[in-house]
Amino acid sequence: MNRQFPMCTLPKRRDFLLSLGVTPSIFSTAAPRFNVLLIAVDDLRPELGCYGNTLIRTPNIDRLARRGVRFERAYCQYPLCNPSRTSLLTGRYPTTTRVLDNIRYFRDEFPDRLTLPQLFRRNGYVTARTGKIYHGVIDDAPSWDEGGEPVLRRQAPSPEQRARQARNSDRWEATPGEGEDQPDFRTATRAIELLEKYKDRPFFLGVGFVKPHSPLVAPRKYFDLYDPARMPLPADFAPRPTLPPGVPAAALPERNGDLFIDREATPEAAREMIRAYYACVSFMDAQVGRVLDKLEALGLRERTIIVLFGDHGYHLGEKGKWSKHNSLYEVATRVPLLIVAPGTARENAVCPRTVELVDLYPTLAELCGLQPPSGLEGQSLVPLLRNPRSSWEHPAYTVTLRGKIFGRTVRTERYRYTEWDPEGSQAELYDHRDDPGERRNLAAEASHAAVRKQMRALLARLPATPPS
Ligand SMILES: [Ca+2]
Repeated sequence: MNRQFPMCTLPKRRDFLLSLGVTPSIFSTAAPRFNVLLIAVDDLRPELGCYGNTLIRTPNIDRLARRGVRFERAYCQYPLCNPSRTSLLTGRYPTTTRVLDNIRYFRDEFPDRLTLPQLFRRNGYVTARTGKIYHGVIDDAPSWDEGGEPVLRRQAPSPEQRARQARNSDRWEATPGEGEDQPDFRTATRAIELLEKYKDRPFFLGVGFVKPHSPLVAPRKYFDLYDPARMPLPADFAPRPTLPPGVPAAALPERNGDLFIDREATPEAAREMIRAYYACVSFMDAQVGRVLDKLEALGLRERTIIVLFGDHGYHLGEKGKWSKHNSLYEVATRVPLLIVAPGTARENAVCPRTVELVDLYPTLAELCGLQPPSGLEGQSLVPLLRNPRSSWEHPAYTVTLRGKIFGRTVRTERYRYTEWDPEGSQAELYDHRDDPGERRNLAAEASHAAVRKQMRALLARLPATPPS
């Protein structure tokens, strides 16, 4: 007598399991159990061979790009490590996570958030981390079977600590040898060990490299790839942060973070610094290569989804600014994003649509047949992996908070529109068809009033409220 077990209990059981982030296998699709290798790179803007830079040497990331889809217009949601990574790993915009600095831990306010690696962990994957996936002292033990550490006590640095950090950050250094003692080399070595250890299980492995974050330290052999005299300076290079005419003052902080802090950048010093950034990118690329070689040697290539991303963009002298803090310009918000997804049958493809790092959570869940939790704010990129030119209605959003100044920007394939106050009286509008360097603000031009109105309406759709 089966009547005691009516079929309607199955959906209830399914809903209960889904509420826990568990995808019951009886209801899941027949998707194969792909592994996930998530490679995070700190402060990497798309300064890579596969993104058209003919000077930089990044052979390993370039070969990864040839295997999948390269996103030409991918954007972070906040130009700073912790807010950007928290957004990606929880699948929500920074104004929803309420993490808008490098101090706050998302579980302080939302203790039950199901993170991206945690979703995989709950569904039978082993999850492991090496290097920087969350930010600094903020790790998230519930996300990881291995590598997760309790969150340490966090507090803002004292003025003395801040000065010491700035001195250590604002420099470059060429070191002897292969860099075996440097964090990224050790991170790759650990990733190789973890691949060996978990090669027979479905795994989600996060590998986080910290170069090219400052200080720009890398082995000498990578500096030797570049002649400092040949390093390109941007067209709007200036010794100090310099507002273009007709731009709201809020758009550019007067003070740099990370590099050229409270000092002028001469063209010679700027070229040396850009060379050091390139050297760090090439060093990091070599470590990516070691991990990819191991993955292939273990025969995991066809069973592993690989994502590589930069956590935000970076100014290398554009508008006289260095690093990323509080900038909503293209160079601070645009990131490299590569996705290699076996089974989507796309190789060496370029996607021109505007996509966001917050999209990665639903994307990886769908690729692996896992039911994501409710409340995610990104869009699955799977349609674009199948057809990189398919239609796509979603623009990209980035926000930044500096004191009481809350800036928001929206990017479509052609335009960027930014507001620095709720009324929109301090605004920027750039037409990337004619002005990829964002040097001519069209927000006040009568000829662009209709475009501005459309972009303003898009900005209003950002699912978030300004922080209180
Ligand atoms: Ca970063």
